[in-house]
Amino acid sequence: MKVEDATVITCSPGRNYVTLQLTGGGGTVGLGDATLNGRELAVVSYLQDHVLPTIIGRTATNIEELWQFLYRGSYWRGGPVTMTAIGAVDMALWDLKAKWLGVPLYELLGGRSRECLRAYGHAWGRDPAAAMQAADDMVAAGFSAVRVQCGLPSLPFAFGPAQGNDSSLPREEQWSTDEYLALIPGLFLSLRDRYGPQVSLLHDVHHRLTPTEAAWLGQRLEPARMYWMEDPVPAERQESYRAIRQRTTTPIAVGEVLNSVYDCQQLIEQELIDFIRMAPAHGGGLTALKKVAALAEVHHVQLACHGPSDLSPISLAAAIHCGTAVWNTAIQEYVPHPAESAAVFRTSHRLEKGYFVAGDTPGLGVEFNEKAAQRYPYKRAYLPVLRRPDGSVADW
Ligand code: EZ4
Ligand code: CO
Repeated sequence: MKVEDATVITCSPGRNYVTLQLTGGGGTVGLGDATLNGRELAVVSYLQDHVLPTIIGRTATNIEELWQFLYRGSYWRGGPVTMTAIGAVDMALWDLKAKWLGVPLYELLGGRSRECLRAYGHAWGRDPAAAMQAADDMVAAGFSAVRVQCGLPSLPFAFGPAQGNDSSLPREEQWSTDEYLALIPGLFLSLRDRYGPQVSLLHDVHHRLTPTEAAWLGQRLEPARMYWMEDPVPAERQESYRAIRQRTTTPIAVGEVLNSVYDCQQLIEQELIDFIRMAPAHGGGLTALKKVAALAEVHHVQLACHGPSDLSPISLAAAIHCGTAVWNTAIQEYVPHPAESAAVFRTSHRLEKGYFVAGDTPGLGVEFNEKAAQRYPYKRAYLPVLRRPDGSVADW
């Protein structure tokens, strides 16, 4: 089966998504998610101008060969734009091949390691009382694992949902490490008291601390027995994780901004983290993620793919198939997609009592409605930018 046609569609059903459609012989269509939040059109151009002309006519079922052709053949390697483009092609090739063979994608990834994949939901509140109420709601909805984020006394929307939709330029937010560190340990000790051992508690620090601050926080969170503390510091300098690691037993999750096995090699090989969070799209696809997971398995690191609503339902389906097959998968992040996106992406996986069940339809089990997508044109949008009290830029 050859790749006969390839198209990239941008749409914004509640938020921007970039979708790659690869058509193989016989008219079978494979889908890939090429969404890179805030830099969408760079990936569109990378695909349309540079990648797609080179794959038309090639054998679609030789996925590894095509991956190496795109990765090594470009000479310039790595980084989010390149790897998201390769990730989208790779995802679409796996979808296409599984549809061609008539099997759900997890069958090609080794078959089932588990019946279903544990999910964690998000809870957010302007203050600790509201955050606890939001966490209660997720537990009542059946989740056994919840990520809890909270506003700060003078910054009630810290970590919160977008305020208004006009982000045609980056919105600027304020940050206070002092208020944050004063509030978070108490919130999680209260949550642990409230739930006992039944609920796994997660928290995303979102790259906002120094290694010393992160070690301090990790120590104070130990009595709450966290499931993980995510992205405590930026990961460009991975050696810094050793300072956190050596001073706290709070588990650490990193990886949503990493794009290749080399990006996470030190973190995994030196056992500086407990969970690797690369997403199939941003990590160069399932071909690459399988290799990351294999390296991680040797080092007691578990896979827990990034699953925000700024990746499309195609990415979520890919993560669910991957997590169903890959043994050392721990959990899958779940954030509902905007209501409008249901008309564009029809999925076959299900969320049942806090667990994902992979669809049994061939491939990823997602149908993309191009006509519906046209009703939601792309709109330029950005992630926020964060500033410290003195006005200098911080990591958002
Ligand atoms: O900030 O997906 O764990 N989830 C996150 C996300 C990321 C966004 C970036 O586009 O940290 O909310
Ligand atoms: Co995160």
